[in-house]
Formats: sequence, structure tokens, C-alpha cells
Amino acid sequence: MSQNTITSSVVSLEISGAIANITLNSAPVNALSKAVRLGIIEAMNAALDNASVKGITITSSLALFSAGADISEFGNADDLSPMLPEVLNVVENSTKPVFAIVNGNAFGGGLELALACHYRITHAKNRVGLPEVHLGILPGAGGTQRLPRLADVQTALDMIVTGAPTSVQKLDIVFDVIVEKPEHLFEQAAKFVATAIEEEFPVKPVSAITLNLDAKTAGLFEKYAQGVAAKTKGFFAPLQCVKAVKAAFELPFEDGLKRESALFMECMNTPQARAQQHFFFAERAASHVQGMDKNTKVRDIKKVAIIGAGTMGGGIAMNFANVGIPVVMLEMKQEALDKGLALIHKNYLNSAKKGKLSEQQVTDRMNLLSGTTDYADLGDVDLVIEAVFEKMSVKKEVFGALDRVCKPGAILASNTSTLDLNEIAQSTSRPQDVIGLHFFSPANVMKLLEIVRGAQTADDVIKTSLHLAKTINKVGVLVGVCFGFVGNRMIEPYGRESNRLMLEGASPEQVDRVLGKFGMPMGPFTMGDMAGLDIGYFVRESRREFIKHDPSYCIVADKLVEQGRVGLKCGKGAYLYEAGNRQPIPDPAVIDIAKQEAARLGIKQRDISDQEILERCLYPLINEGADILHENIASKSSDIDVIYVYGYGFPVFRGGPMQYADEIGLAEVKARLEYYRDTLGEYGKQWFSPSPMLNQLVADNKNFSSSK
Ligand code: 3H9
Repeated sequence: MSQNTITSSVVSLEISGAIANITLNSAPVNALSKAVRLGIIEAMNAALDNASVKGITITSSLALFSAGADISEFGNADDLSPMLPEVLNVVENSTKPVFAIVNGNAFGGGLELALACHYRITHAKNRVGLPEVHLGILPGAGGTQRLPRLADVQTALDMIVTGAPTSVQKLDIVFDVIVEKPEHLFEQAAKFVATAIEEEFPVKPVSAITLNLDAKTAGLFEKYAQGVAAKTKGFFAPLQCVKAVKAAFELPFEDGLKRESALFMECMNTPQARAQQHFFFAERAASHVQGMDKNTKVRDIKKVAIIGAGTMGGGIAMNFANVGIPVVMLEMKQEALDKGLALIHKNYLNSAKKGKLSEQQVTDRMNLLSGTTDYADLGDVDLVIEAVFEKMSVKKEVFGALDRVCKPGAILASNTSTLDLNEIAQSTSRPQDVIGLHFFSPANVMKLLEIVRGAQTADDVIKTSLHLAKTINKVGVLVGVCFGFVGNRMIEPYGRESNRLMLEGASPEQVDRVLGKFGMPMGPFTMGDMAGLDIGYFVRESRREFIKHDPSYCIVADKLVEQGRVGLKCGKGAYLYEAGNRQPIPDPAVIDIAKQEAARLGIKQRDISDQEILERCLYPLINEGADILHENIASKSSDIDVIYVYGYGFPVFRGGPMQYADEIGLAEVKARLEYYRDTLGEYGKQWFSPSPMLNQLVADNKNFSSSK
């Protein structure tokens, strides 16, 4: 006879003979919220009080075991007791053996819960991890103290410092039973628990294991910390993780827990933790589209066509082949097609050389790719992505042809980065099926996909595109139509200011150093040289009308291009480069050009502080973001943050530009913009007026994240 006691809606307890089964039922991910924590304690106490119970199991009714602490509770000032460490104490101190049946992923506090149990059972396909470091914190419920007591120190450090999910097969020392097939887990676990009870297996708290810091381990920590410091520059949490694991060797368990808790709180109180936790939710919120009917259907994408087999088209095609979706590539000339396919093959072979792909995988992926020079071959595709030359007349021609040959319901997408999608859509008879899918270069690597919604794009086309982004391992962010969309529109003031600062007396190295120190992967001058200065020049040529009021506008970059200095590819741009070497070498000739142009334009050169460089490059970018929100080109500030982190390498520990502005305070950002508006003469007036959105938020005492 089994007695069923539902202790709460998110945790259930079922007592069956000598076994009390506690099950977590808190969809979607069994986050260990206050309700779940209370539920576990209540269920544990009921099981402990019941004399017939000899053993307790903890498992989950969901596909995963638990995603850990409820991140949405962080920073919440309410009474959140009991806290997770307290709950885990109850589990570990149980006088009856507790068995974790880890039926699916256990992350963060979820794995910490399993570590607090006396025995752990899982299946061979499972993966577990302690990803807290990605939230700017460290495992704070005993993970840094219990994991090294079970696993070897190197494994514990790697898991905690990288936060990477790990196959349980590499953790056989942590798990008492690893069942081969997931479908046999519960049956095998029941057998193990029954035997354990029959044979009176003892309670086996991990905390009872003692560790010592011998000279070898101490040396390992020192070396590990040096490696972490070099690899995770700018991040605070990784070194805190190392300190916490070291405490497991230096201190008795209880004191180690206290040290872990202190280090955890030090992390939690940093802007970095706020930024990374903001980013966690920002990334997920990107796929939620306001106002879209939840029942909107997704179109089937079984075959894709790419128009244009250049570097971009090839990179896009690889994304689909990588996940098993067949792709047909169209080029006007057979030669261009052959060249494009050969380039893809070369890229795959390079990955194989690095051990990232097997020979078979290269063959399989290449088999998914085919080529044609005839539009008539695109009649059966579900999605076409155009990646041809960035010129409206060319795009219109392509879309006109697609309209003629593609089947009804096929999605017609453009990879344009600047052109008006609505105009492109009008060249078809089905603007509802037209959307922008803006990939970032290299398209097979960069995680961002700007999904550009045209005035008439149908909801199911948007939903399908967001869904597709996930399928090809990208993060899709929905944006509206304007020049440059979100990412490139905001990068424009950043590039403009870095150039203007050179005229005013800063060097490319100083500007790049300041932004590198801030956390950008490279400064704007190095980035410009890598991308090719001719690209920016080409864009400016098409926009002379809009920038002619500012004679200083990117003038040094224009002069460099006019002198044939287009960047890394020709060995000189804002810097010089030695053949085969990407290391930028400062060039006094560039400073001379800036001096001459400054003199010609009547701009007085001066020493410029690092702080001014930072503010002048970033605040106008943020201000443009505010305009983008004001115009509803992005529907929420967190979407802009996702675009900047995944598309432009904005440091995730700053959370993205809008979160960074929130952290500084919008009143301060506005005040500094006004300062530059008022002190940089005509130039300041032209470019530094705060956005109406920024003014409004400051007046309402709000920030970006609370604005929408
Ligand atoms: C921790 O444990 C600290 C402790 O050491 C110490 C405490 C004292 N909390 O990602 P998905 C939401 S820190 C709250 O789209 P998937 C998520 O926002 C925690 N909410 O699904 C989304 O909501 P919505 C350490 C969470 O299948 C929904 O669940 N753990 C949490 O692609 C679905 O999520 C981690 O860092 C959470 N912990 O991936 C793991 N997790 O639908 C974080 C998810 O409204 N989680 N949500 O947008 C993950 O890595 C992934 O969510 C997971 C599922 C792999 C589990």
C-alpha cells in the first residue's frame, strides 16, 4: 500500500513501504525557488518522522533534474528563507540514507542538492555542471566544498571555473551508479535503493571526507590561478571560484562553507554579477515577442537555398549543413559557385585538422550542399536567404526572380545589413513572406542573428525565424527596419567618435587600449583594419547627404582609404602590419594625417584623458540605443544588449551597453552627453544631444531595464 502525501504543488512526497520518494515538479526547469526549498524541507521532515521509512529518494518529474537556484530571486529583498544551504544541511544531516536519482541535467544548486545526498544514481547520457560562474558568482550551496571531496581537484576546478556541463561518465567517482540506458534508470535505481535498505547502507555525508592541502596541491592551485587570471581577464568570479575550492583543502568543512558563502556574497554584490544575471534573462527574453499569439504556427524548414556563394553566403550555408538541413547554393556563374563550394570544403577540412570534425562529418556536411546557376531549381525550398552585393537594384532583381520561382509559403529572406527591407519586399508579390536575416561575419561562427521584421512580415514568418535561429545554434533578436538596423546603427557613432578623437589629439593605440581595457575584444581601429576600411568608406559614400554637415566626419579614415590604406588585407590602415602577422604596429604617418586634417579644419589638438575616450565612444552609442527604443526599432533594451554581446563582443560582464548605462546611472550618462554637447562647439551640438527617450527616463527616475 502506498500513502500519497502531496506536500506542495512543486514538491511531492510519496511513501511506498520503507521508501519515501520526494519528487520535484516545478516546471519549466525545477529552479530551487523558495516554494521548492520549503517543499523539500517539509517532505524531508515528513519522511524522517515516519518510522516505517528507511530510505529517501529525491528525483524530478521533469526531463531535467534541476537548473539550480532560482535566478529570478537574486537581488530580491523579500524574506527568502530557508536558503538553499540550509535545505541541503537538512538533506545531508538526515539520519536515513538519501538517494539522488539524477534523471536529467543537474546544474548549479541542482547538482549541489545531489552532492548533499548520500548516494547518487544517474544514466550514462546525462550531463551535470556548476555554471554559476556565468552568472558572475560561484556555487554557494556547498558545491565548492563537496565536489572536490568526491572528484579530483583538477576536475572540480575545471567544472567550477569554466561552468561547462560535464558528462557524468567523466564523473564516475561522484556517482555511485551510472545506468547505461536512460530508460532503465528508475528501474535500476529502485533495485539499488531496495538493496541499500535491505543491507542497511549507512548515511554517507560527503562533508565527512577530509581533504588536506599538501605541497603538490598547493602548487596546482597557484598555477591554476595564474592560468585563470590570464584566460578570464576582466572577470571577477573565476578567481573567486579558485579561492573557494582551495578553502575545501585548507579548512574543515563547516569553515569551508563559511568561506564559500563569504566569497559568494563578494561576487553577488558586484556590477558584474548583476550584468551577467541580467544577460541570462536578456538572452532568453529575446525569443519572446510582445503581442504575438502564442498559438502562431511555425513553418517547416526542410530545405534552404542561399543566393550568393561568397564568403557570407558560404558561412550562412554552413550553419544549415551543420545541423543536417540540405542547402542549395545559387550563383550566376559556375566558376563562382565552384569557388564558393570549394571554400566551404576548405573550412570544414580546417575544422577536421583541428580535430573538431571527423572525416565522415566533413563528407556528410558536404553531401548536404549542392549548387545551381538556375533559379528554376529553387522551386522546392522552404527558405531562401539572399546574400548578394549590397545594392538595392541587385537585391530587387533577386527577389523578383525568387517571387517567380519559389513555392507559395516559402520564406524569402535577405541578409542585407543596411538596405530598406520594405523596399526589397515590395519587389515581390508576397511581402508577408519577406524577412531580414542579418548574419554577422564570420556567419558560421558569430552567434547573433538580427531578424528584421518588415512592415508586412507575417507573424508566423517571424516565429519560424526565431525558432530557426535556435535550430542553427544562434540567438535571434527581432528588430525593425532602419538604416543599419540595431547593431550597425549603434556602431556608427562609436566609429565616428573614435575617428574624431584622433583629430582632437588621441592616437589609435590610446583609443584601442582604453576600449580593450573596458573589455572589448579589440579597439575600434584594430577592428576597422580587420574588417577593411574600404567597407566603412563605401557605406559613407552612400550617405554623404546625411553627414555633409560635419566636415570632420571620419575624415582620417577617408584619407587612409584614398591613400590605399584599407587595413590588414593590404598591410596598412590605421596601423601597419608585417606580412602574415595581425599584430598592429603604430604608424606616425597616421598621426601626421590627423594633425594635418585637424589644422585644416581648425580643430585644436590636446591631451585626451582615458575617461573622455571611454565616454565619447560609448555614451553616443548608448544614446543611439535610446533612440532605437524610442522609435521601437528594438522592443526592449535587453534585446540591444544581446545584439551587442553576441554581435560585437561587448563584454558580457558589463551586460551589454544598455545595462552598462543602467549601472552607471542614466542621469550621469545624460549629464556627460550634455557636457560634450556644450563643450565641443558645433561638433558637440551636432552629435551629443541626449535622446528624447533618455531625457524622459531620467525625468521619470527610471532606467532602461525598467522602461519596457
Ligand atoms: C545557483 O544555482 C546558485 C547556487 O549555487 C547557490 C545558491 C545559494 N532560475 O534556458 P531555457 C528559466 S545559480 C530561474 O529557455 P532550455 C528561463 O529563464 C543557478 N529561471 O530552457 C526560461 O524562462 P522563460 C545555476 C530559470 O531548455 C525557462 O526557465 N544554474 C533558471 O534551453 C526555460 O529556460 C544555471 O545557471 C533558473 N536557474 O535550457 C542554469 N533556469 O521561458 C541556468 C532557467 O520565461 N539554466 N530558467 O524565458 C540553464 O542553463 C538552462 O535554462 C537549462 C535549460 C539548460 C537548464
